[in-house]
Amino acid sequence: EINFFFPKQQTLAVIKPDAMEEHRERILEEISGSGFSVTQLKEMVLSREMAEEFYKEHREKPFFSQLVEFMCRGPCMMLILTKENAVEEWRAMMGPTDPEQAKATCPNSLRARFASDILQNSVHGSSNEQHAEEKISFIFGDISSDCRDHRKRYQWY
Ligand code: RTP
Ligand code: MG
Repeated sequence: EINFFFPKQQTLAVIKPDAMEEHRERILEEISGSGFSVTQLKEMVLSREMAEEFYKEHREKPFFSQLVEFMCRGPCMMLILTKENAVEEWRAMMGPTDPEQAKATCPNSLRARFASDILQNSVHGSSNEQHAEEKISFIFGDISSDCRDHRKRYQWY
């Protein structure tokens, strides 16, 4: 039996435009220091259309247009993180959406340390596995879904 190693879960992480200049290196260090493998990575400026699609779940929210504006104001770093329980672990590392709440409840979280406010909050993470799959193929295309197909076909789970 051939034993290939395939990480058990993937999530999409984004370093948002507000954190790219000052905090990117530190965030990347923390990611690798926490046992995530970065299996894909790219820097890109989202178009307005892409930002709208990326956050389409929030279309009806009062902050939607500000959010879209913010997300395409400069480059983002897009990363696929792989680890067991990656979705939940990355969310835990980020901390709560609002940095004030993050400082109060998870002072070591990335948002507690690097976010400016509830909108410009330094990082994004998929909120569940289905989201992760959807956003990863939206940002990176078919590469990762190909991988998953192979795992299914050969039962490499
Ligand atoms: P994300 O999707 O970026 O990982 O953040 P999240 O799950 O913690 O928060 P979510 O509710 O999904 O909101 C998405 C992003 O919208 C901005 N936001 N602004 N002004 C506001 O009240 C407000 N609320 C949310 C933030 O950039 C948030 O991360
Ligand atoms: Mg969210």
